[in-house]
Amino acid sequence: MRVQVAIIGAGPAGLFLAHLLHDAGIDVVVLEMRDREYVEGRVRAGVLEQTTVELMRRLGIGERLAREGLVHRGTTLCVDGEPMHLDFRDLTDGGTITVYGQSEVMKDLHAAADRRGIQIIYEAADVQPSGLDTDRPQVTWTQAGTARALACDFVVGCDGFHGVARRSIPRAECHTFERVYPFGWLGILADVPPCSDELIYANHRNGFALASMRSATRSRCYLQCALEERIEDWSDDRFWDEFSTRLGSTFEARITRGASFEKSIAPLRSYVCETMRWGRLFLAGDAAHIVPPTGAKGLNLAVADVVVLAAALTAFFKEGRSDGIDQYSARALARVWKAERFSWWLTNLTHRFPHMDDFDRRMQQAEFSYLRGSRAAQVSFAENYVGLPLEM
Ligand code: RFL
Ligand code: PHB
Repeated sequence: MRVQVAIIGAGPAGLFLAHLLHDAGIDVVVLEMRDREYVEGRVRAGVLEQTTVELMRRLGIGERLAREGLVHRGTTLCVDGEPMHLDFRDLTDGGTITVYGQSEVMKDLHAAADRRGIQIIYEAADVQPSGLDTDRPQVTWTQAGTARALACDFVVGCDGFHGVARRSIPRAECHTFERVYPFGWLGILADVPPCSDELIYANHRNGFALASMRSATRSRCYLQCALEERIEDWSDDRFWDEFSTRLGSTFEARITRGASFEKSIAPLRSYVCETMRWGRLFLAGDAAHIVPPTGAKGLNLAVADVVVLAAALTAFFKEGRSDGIDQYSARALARVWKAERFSWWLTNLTHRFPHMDDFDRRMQQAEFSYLRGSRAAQVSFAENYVGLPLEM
């Protein structure tokens, strides 16, 4: 079997890239280790930047998003129970974000892949790229015990943080940067109406809390928790009690409690792999970088990567130009670092760190006070939150 581009991983990065390349007349195969149900069901991101929404529309897969996505024109930061509203439309040039679950994005991408005949091979075990420093790379895997191989021109690693692609780059060829945060997020999904029609990010003495949603009848709520915390110790009652405390008196009475049907703890990390290209291998999305979820940037960053990469690969195959693929890593990383900065900054601003001293706390308070009083600070927050332009 031979193909122009072999994509490892059928998450958002892999499937958006597959659609972009397929649209440009480039043949692709996507290799995914999990089954389709698992990939579509994974509960993760909820906030789409305008560029992600526009890309879905441009690819002809934005119909349900246009119908069901919740357009938000602002957000609230709540510090020790004191709310501060930020109006994105006023602070940026009409910017908004759209709340639409990653699992819905995945269902739309998969359904459109079926309609368009984009080949996705699920349950591909032991996926291994090779020959990446030659012009004849290949990917091997096993399918139900049978060894398979795919020859290609390029391999793209869209296989997430724990994937195999990044590990194929020799150690000496990449420089990695990492920050692991000393806490996690305990998240629940419950079929109760959200307590506000926009997201609320709260910094409270007990730690961070986030009130998000998936629809007018489904809430997605998070609490900062210690990494050693066990899910079994968090009954729904305990969760809602703590959530109410952290959001404070303005929102407490508006919280509808209900049984959760999903509960999990996610660690928080910042990570960047410099380079995002080695020979005939490109990395995109979480395979190359991780942000803490505080800024809601991970999925959007994966989309931004593949937009740049698809244009570069299209120029290569259709016009014989290699400047785009040569510049891909530098161009993608320029944006990645800005999203890393914003996500790190917002995490530092909104969380209680275990060893914070009085000075650290005063710095948080001064930062909030500055944000409250300065339109320039609010504009900076808003332009980063709604998403920086693709090329900045
Ligand atoms: P994914 O989604 O991890 O997909 C990688 C795919 O590759 C497959 N795979 C392999 N396949 C073949 N062979 C191998 N050896 C393989 N190894 C892995 C995996 O099965 C999987 O299908 O990476 P991708 O595509 O780069 O997408 C990244 C996003 O999923 C991620 O950044 C976001 O979910 C992050 N994130 C958020 N991003 C946002 O933009 N907005 C948000 O509001 C937001 N909230 C969140 C988040 C992530 C969270 N968690 C759980 C980490 C909230 C949370 C709690
Ligand atoms: C979510 O709805 O899952 C969500 C929203 C905003 C974030 C992170 C996660 O910053």
